[in-house]
Amino acid sequence: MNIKDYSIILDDAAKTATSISQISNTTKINLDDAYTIQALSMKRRYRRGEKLVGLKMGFTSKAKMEQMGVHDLIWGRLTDAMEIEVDGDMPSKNFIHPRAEPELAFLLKKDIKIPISLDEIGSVIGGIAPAIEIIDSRYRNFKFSLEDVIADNCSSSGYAIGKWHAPNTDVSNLSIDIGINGTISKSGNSNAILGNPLQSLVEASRLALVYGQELKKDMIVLAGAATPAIHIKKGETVHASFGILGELKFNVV
Ligand code: OOG
Ligand code: MG
Repeated sequence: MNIKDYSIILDDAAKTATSISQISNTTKINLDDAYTIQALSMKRRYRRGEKLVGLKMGFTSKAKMEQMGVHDLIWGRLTDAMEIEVDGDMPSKNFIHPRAEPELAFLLKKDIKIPISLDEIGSVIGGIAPAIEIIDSRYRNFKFSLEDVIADNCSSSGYAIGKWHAPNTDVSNLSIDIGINGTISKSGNSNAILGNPLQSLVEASRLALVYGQELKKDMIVLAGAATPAIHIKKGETVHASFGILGELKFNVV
């Protein structure tokens, strides 16, 4: 099987919420191959009418690296079709084995054409919001290598974004909790994200540009989870809170 075949298999697996075996079980691919598979499978989504609305960073905290056994930064693409309304419903039938994780979302107020530094971050952020990402690996048992997960668009499958706050809101040292039906399951701190969650946007500007993905005005960037992801299932209300940024929730139906 070639790169294009894998992009079709992964896209079909996502579309039909059916798990598949890992690419690395049978084929050795490198990082470039993995990002090419991701880009090709996303092209299929765009052809079906989905719109690229932003990027997500992954493995930006130790908690996530250790949970999944992958220790490199990764990035994936988010589309409009993945959005879950705050206080709305997430249809479980569209997912294989979904997990939720608390994230920070950045809104870009201008195009980023060259990698930015932490000092320049103020000039590109238009807002900051609390968010919950839903990840749903297309691989059986949620098991993957670094290349597998990149090819699978970094398990991206959904996101809910809470209220937007001013771009200069201090998001260092925020207590972050995620839980189900009113009970906290995991707690963390925003500084667990690369020592400073804003650093995640710096890394996004660097890594995405390597593979020709521009960061555009009005795109959102998810910074990566500060806690391990939690399993979610039908009948549950998933909530997360972020100190001064507030909280958000949605229902799995
Ligand atoms: C890969 C995605 C990682 C994060 O926030 O670290 C990620 C996965 O864990 O399936 O979204
Ligand atoms: Mg995430």
